[in-house]
Amino acid sequence: MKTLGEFLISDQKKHKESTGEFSAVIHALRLAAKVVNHEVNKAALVDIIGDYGKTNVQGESQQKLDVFAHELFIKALANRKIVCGIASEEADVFIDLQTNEEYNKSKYVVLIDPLDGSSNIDVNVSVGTVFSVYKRLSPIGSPLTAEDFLQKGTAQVAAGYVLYGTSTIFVYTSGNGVNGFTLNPAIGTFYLSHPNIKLPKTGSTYSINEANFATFPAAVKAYLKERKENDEKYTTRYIGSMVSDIHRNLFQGGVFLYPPNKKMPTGKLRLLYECNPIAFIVEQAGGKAISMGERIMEIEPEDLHQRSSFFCGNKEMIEVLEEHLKRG
Ligand code: P6P
Repeated sequence: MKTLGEFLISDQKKHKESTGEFSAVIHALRLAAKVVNHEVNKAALVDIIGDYGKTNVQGESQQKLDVFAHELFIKALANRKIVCGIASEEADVFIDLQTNEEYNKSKYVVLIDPLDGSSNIDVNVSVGTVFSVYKRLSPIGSPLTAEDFLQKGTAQVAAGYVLYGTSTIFVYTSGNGVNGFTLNPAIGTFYLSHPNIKLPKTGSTYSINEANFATFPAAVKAYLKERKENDEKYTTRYIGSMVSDIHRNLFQGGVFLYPPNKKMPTGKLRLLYECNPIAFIVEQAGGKAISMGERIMEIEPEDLHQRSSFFCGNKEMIEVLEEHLKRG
């Protein structure tokens, strides 16, 4: 069974112009994922779970592991000097890593949610890391600008997630399909366990927090009503940790739905480092990913931490929802 490292080498050979920089970005993310995995797995044994006592730019209380993961991914990417900048859910503004002359050669920026679903950490529910990789737009060596990060999802060079669950799996795409690598914790190596992941043709699961039903858009209510009227076929599964819900739906089929509601009038999930990377993965696996009105990866970002409504999963199931959205 191929390791992630061997996979990257063979994948790199397919791109003759490749300089190995992209592989180095994935290597750095892989290293950080292993360390975060170690901490997540022993969190309850050391004083690292629970509240960090601060809030992030979203106004959400930062869990200690959130901050730990954020700092770790920054260190892993900065030390290798292969990424010039990072935008993170845990940081108000983007971080320009070009601290000295020697450094100013890298062309990639990374956008990351270091630990998504972190409110589940204290109750031992799976959490995940979500990341996007882009090429910078500004000249190499110049100071980074907001435009380097505010790129449409269609410009992603790569995207992926790490799920710290019953096993730890690293799933990513660089535009040629989706592959999953499971960590053997005994030797700290990720092995290609899920090659060429494809969504089943259709699904019968929908993942949504229906506590917000009263203020969902009418089209979403109609879509849900139709599912309930066909209860022999459909079931709901909602973990409250997006990476876990997405990962299950990738293999078993289904849709993940986070509509706008009264509390979150523009949706809850962040466009740049949650919706876009997951959308890239889902589309590469043969599915669809939309907001209330358009393909998620076509949305022109305006703010680093902007939120969006988010519906993704089986193409067939999303297209039924799109019909409802068109009717309004
Ligand atoms: P709600 C976790 O906080 C998260 O960002 C996603 O991982 C998850 O799918 C969603 O929010 C859960 O939100 O409003 O249903 O608790």
